[in-house]
Amino acid sequence: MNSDSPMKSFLRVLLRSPGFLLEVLLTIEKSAWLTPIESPWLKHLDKPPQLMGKSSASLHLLLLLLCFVSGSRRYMFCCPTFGRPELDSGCKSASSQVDSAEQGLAAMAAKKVKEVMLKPRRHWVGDGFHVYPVFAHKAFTQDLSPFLMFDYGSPEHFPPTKQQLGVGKHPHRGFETVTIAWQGEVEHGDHLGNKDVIHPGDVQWMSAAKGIVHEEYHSREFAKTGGMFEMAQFWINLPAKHKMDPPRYQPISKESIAVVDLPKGAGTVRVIAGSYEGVTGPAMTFTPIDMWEVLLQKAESSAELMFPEGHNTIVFVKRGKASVGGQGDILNEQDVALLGKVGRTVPVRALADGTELLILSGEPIEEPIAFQGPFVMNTREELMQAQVDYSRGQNGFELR
Ligand SMILES: [Mn+2]
Repeated sequence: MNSDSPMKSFLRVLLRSPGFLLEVLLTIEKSAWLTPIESPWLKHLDKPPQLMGKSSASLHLLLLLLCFVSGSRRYMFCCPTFGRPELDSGCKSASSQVDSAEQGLAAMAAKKVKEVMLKPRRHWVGDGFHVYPVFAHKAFTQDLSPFLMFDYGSPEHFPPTKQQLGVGKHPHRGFETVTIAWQGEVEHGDHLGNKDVIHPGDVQWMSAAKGIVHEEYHSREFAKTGGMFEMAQFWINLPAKHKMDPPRYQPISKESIAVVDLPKGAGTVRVIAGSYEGVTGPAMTFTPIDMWEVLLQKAESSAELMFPEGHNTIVFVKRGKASVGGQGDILNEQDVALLGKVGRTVPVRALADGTELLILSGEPIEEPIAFQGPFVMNTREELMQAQVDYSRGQNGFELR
């Protein structure tokens, strides 16, 4: 929306740094340029400062400017080297002001969209889940870390049936599966005896870690009546040190997920994981992750979402149409934007009423990704070990 030009950014820092301005004014005043005009600014100093020659004043100004432009640390470093202790404290406070102004600017810098991936072709997972593989060719790449895969089952009508639609027993190791149901119901069962139905609005955050053998179906109740079905499943990587942890289930009910208003009545944020404006989501995560559902009420509703520095941020348009990122890339329904790690804010603006976005953002896990079918480890050897363990029913895959 409002990406700052370099000049605007520069002026902003300048205006926020009275110490820097003062130093410039003092130098000009003390230089031979202005003498012998009496100083209105230097009266408070005990010792009358020595006059600077035109050339040393020019050099000082030039250095100040260079230091200022090249970074506040060096500005602080070179400031006192002019041997004028009367300015040292002002100098330090000026530097710290520059620092905080810079941090403020970094916080305001809008992330840019690195790549927009268009709605992919749908495929079936088992006979129950007709999904868009949203991450397409980027799935399981470092570009999306810690997120590995994202299947979105768009709204679809299923007739009543006596069959159990879904995916039968299959293993997982080394990562987490996160399932959200929006319409219809998903039933999970596993070899540890967990059984759970994910109702509309609920989330199931399952850390497979060292091993889960897992079944995923439409719930019996839903199969009986049939109806509209809409869900998503994300695969999220675990860092090496947690890949062989015991499995962990987090059934997260709709009621436990806070819905926060966006400023100016633009819409709402449902905070599943991470935090928005100090409101923390219920999901426990192994690495810092934000998972939010953002609703923009009307076309032209907009918001500035903020994330920690250095995180990979992904914006998926579940419904409607939106402009995303510092350069206002346009995304249609079921397109996804991958934003760079640089910058902290993501401006979003709806281009249709009732635009719904899914936001995934997290600290990248800087480790090799080895994957094969339902296993995600760091090396080929670990994948082979997972195969062996599953086929022998050992080391986390002990079937009852
Ligand atoms: Mn599964």
